[in-house]
Amino acid sequence: MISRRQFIKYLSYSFIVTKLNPVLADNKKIIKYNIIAKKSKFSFYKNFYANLLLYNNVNPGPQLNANVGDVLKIEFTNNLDEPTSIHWHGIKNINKMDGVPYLTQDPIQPGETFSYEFPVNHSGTYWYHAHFESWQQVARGLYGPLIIKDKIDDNFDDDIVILADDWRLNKNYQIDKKSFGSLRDWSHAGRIGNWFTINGEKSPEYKISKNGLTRLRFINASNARVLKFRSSLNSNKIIAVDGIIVKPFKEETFTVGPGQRIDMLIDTVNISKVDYFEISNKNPLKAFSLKVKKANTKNREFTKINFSPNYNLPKLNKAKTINIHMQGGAMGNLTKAKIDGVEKDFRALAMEDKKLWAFNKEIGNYEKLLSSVKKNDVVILNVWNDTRWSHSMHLHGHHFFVNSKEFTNYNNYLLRDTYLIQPNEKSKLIFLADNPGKWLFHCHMLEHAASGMVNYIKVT
Ligand SMILES: [Cu+2]
Repeated sequence: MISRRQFIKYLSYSFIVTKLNPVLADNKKIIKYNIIAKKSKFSFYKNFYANLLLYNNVNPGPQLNANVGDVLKIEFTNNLDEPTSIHWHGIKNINKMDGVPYLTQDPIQPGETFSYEFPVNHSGTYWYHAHFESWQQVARGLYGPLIIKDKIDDNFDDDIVILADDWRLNKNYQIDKKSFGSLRDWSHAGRIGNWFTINGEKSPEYKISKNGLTRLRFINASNARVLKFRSSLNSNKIIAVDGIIVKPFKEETFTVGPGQRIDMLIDTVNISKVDYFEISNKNPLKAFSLKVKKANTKNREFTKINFSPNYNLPKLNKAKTINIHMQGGAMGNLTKAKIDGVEKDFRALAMEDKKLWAFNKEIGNYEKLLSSVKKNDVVILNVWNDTRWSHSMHLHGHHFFVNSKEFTNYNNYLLRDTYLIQPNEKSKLIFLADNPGKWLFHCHMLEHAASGMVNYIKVT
C-alpha cells in the first residue's frame, strides 16, 4: 500500500539517495547475495539435457528477496564465455547500478566480478535479467525474480511467483540456436517460442492454504510473446501492476507483455482447485494449478486490507514533451532512416546492418540519446506506434503514468514501467524525471530492441 506521504517520498527518493547515499547504507539492512552466471544443463523433457546459461545453476535464477528500505548487495561473477551485465527491471535504481552495457557500466568480462549495490525503496514484483545481447542471453535462461516486500504482505497466507517463459526448443529439446538472429523474427513479432514454462516447469501444481489469501506474482520473462491468461475462476482480482499496488479490479482474462508483471489475489474460501491457462495460442495451455490443501493458521478478510494507492499525476502545465514516432518492421512504412548519421533505405538497413526499427526516423542503440531533460522536469513521452506490431515499451529508472488501454475494467492512469502499446496506438507516458542519469527507453521484445528500437533519456 502506498500512502500519499510514502508516495511523495517515493517520488523524491533519488534526491535523498544522491544526498545521503554513504550514510544510508550504514543505517540500512544490507541483504547480500552471490550470483554466478555459467553454462548449465537443464532438462525440459525426460533425459534430454539442454545447454542453458543460468544464474547459480537454477532455472529460473534464484529468487532475490528484500524488504522495502533494505539495501541489496549482489556479488556477481561472470563465468560465461562472453561478456554480460544484469539489469534490475523496474527498480528505481542508482544509474551506475542499472546494468546497461556501454551506457551505465562496462560489460562484465568472462571471469570478472562486479558488485551491484543499491537501496530498494519501493515494494513489489520485479525481476532481473541479462542486458548484454539480451535477445540471446535471456532466451538461454539468464533471469530471475526479485521480490520486495512491505507491510501489506503480512496479509497473505501464500505468496507464489509465477515466472513465465516461452522457450524455442528444437526436436532434441535443446535451445534452437540456429534461429538466433533470424531476420524474419526480428522484423515481425520477435522470437516466439514453442515450449511454455512456469518457473521452469510444465504445468506445475502449487499447494495453497484453506480459507486464506494467496498472492500470485506473474512475471513475463519471454523474449517476445505477449502472454494472455485466464483461470477457472469467474474473474481474476488484480492488486498490483509492474510492482505498484492498485485499487483491486477484476478481469476475466489479462495480458502480460514481455517484461511486465501482474499481481493477483485469490481468496480460497469455497475453492478446492484453481487452474490457470495461457491462451495467446489457438490451443490454450494449462499453465499451472493451485490446490487448496494446507491448513490456514490465520483468519483473513480481504476487505480489511488497505489497498490505497494514491497516484497523483504530476502537474502538466510545465511538462516537457518528447515525441517518439515508432516505425519499421515488416509491412511497415519506414522507407529510410538514419544510422550513425547516414541515411539509408530500409532494405539496406535490414541487409547490411540488421536494423529494422526506428524512433523519429533514426535507428537506435544503447548509446543513442533521445533527449535531455532537467532533474524534476515533468516529461511526457508522446509515443505513436506507427507499426503493424505491438511493442512492450520499457523505461529504466522511473515508473510512468499511462492511461492504460490494456484492461477491460480499468480505464485510467496506471503507474507502469513497461507498457504494451498496440499498432496505431498513440499514448502519453508521463513521469517526473527525479532520478538523474542515463535511462534507456526501449522495446522489451528483445529482437526489436536489438534491431533499433532503443534510445536513452538523460536526466541532469
Ligand atoms: Cu517491439
